[in-house]
Amino acid sequence: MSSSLAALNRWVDEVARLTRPASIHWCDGSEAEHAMLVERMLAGGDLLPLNPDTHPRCYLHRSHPSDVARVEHLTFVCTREREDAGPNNHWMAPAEAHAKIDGLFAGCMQGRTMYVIPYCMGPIDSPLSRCGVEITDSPYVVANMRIMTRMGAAAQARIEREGTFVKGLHSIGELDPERRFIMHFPEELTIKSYGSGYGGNALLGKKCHALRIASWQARQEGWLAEHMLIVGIENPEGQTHYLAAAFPSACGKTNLAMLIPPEGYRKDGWKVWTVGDDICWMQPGPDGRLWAINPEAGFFGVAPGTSAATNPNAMAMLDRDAIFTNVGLTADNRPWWEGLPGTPAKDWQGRDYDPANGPAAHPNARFTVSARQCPSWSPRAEDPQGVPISAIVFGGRRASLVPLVFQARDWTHGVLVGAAMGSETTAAATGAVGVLRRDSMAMKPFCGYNFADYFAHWLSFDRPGAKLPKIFHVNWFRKGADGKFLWPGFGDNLRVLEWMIRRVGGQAGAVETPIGYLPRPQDLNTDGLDLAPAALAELLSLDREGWCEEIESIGEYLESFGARMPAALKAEQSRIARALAG
Ligand code: GTP
Ligand code: SPV
Ligand code: MN
Repeated sequence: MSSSLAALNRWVDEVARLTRPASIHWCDGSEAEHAMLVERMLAGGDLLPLNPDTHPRCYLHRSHPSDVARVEHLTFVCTREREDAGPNNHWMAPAEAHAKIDGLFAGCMQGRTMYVIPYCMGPIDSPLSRCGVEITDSPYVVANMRIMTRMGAAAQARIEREGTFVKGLHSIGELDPERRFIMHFPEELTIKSYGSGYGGNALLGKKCHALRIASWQARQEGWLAEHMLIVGIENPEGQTHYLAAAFPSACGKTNLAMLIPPEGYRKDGWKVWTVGDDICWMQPGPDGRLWAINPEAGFFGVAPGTSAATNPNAMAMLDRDAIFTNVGLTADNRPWWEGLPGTPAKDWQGRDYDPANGPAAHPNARFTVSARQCPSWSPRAEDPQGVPISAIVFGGRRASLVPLVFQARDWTHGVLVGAAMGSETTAAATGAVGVLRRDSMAMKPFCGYNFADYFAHWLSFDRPGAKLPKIFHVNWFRKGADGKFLWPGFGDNLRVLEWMIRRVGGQAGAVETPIGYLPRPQDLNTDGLDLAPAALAELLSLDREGWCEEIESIGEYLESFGARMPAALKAEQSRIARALAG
């Protein structure tokens, strides 16, 4: 037996002694295993069957009504030094955190099966990929991990070869919000999650491993683990540029990753290729460019708002082999959510639909589906080398002030633009929705260490020989006086991406302003676009007075990190403040 397998066995024994399961099941990822688990979940009520004629092998999961989203206030980064976690994280001393959560784990799997899930984040043969093992008592977690990661025998073989893996321990516990914690020990490559079955809290390969733990490792090893989609844009000449974009939770990554070009673009031969919709791991290659992989194998996407009009690629992959969580149902037992045609019969809690109870689907209802079912899945998506990134895009949900798009002057300015990102909160995390907050690089809930160190790490990529991507900022969510979105969004976002790609090639015009380069209306392709010229002008204008306040508030935000904040970012902020005032 290899020493890593022995270490894995010892840890599994140790967990079993603590949690006292009735049986232990090592997951191999096979079809037979999946069929057995589905039977078990149908029998136990974890899954409900959907209409087999319209949705073969699709199932509905209804969570506990108090367990529908990530819980940022119960999520901790437990480093030896408090400062290493930073003011952007909740912190607890490691010994205290272990004691507290092990107290909850003690005996919690009695009478239940404990599943051991070896998984690989990233293509199984990629040098950029990393492995982990999640132990859980939830078969729903196993079924989701099977779609979202490369789970089973091949991952276990890689772990035996490599020796290191991230240890994740999860139990749904009593599903009591008072007895719920998501704890990370980056120095021990360990995650412990108790009391929630929801995606980001329970599928430990995703946010816990591939962002919080991986961002810590990435800083030490010279790479980046980011909350970004990866998309390939193929122009009529057949050249493909890959873009990575960081938008906060429920702010449009899945939709941009799968966009369908407007009709005129399609006729001209533009194509869009999906590489990833949520997480991006990237590192400098020998050529100085940043090369990126998607560590995931599936999509855990927001259901509400997804429709044939907004995201036809997503609709095309959701009619078979998918898991739906907290959606409503039609009378003929098809999944239903707000934005789809037809009417719901049942809401997400299984009650007869009554608008007085709110929407039929929970606003954070989700689908889980294999990426291979996506019609726009890129032929390069599983390339072990990854894809080279031409542009990095930051963006938030901002009803006012922030223009449709602007380009950062250089890398340092781009890092400030990412650090300064603001966005209105969404239903992806529990708490108030629509509250404007700073969400640096869309990583506020996910960076496993001090943001000041994280920004310094980003700045460090600007070094001799680097061929860094250009950095842009977008806002699809600007609203007009009538409270409606000014920009049509979705497929029309390609018009903005085309401008970016032409900027990268030095072929598109722009006007230089204190906040960066803005396109003029004539710099965007508006052929066939249904938008009043006044609306476009508003989307591309700079509100100097508003930006003076914004840059001051950005300055206060940087100050809040104290002396660890890199001086280069403060200098950049001062430079912009002076330019706006001047
Ligand atoms: P996470 O999975 O939580 O990280 O979210 P995400 O960034 O992948 O968000 P997603 O693409 O699922 O979009 C969330 C919501 O925003 C959905 O209801 C979409 O319909 C809506 N949305 C996405 N793109 C646009 C856009 O360009 N304009 C407008 N108005 N809404 C959009
Ligand atoms: C997000 O909230 O950013 C998600 C969903 O992508 S979860 O994986 O649950 O965090
Ligand atoms: Mn996300």
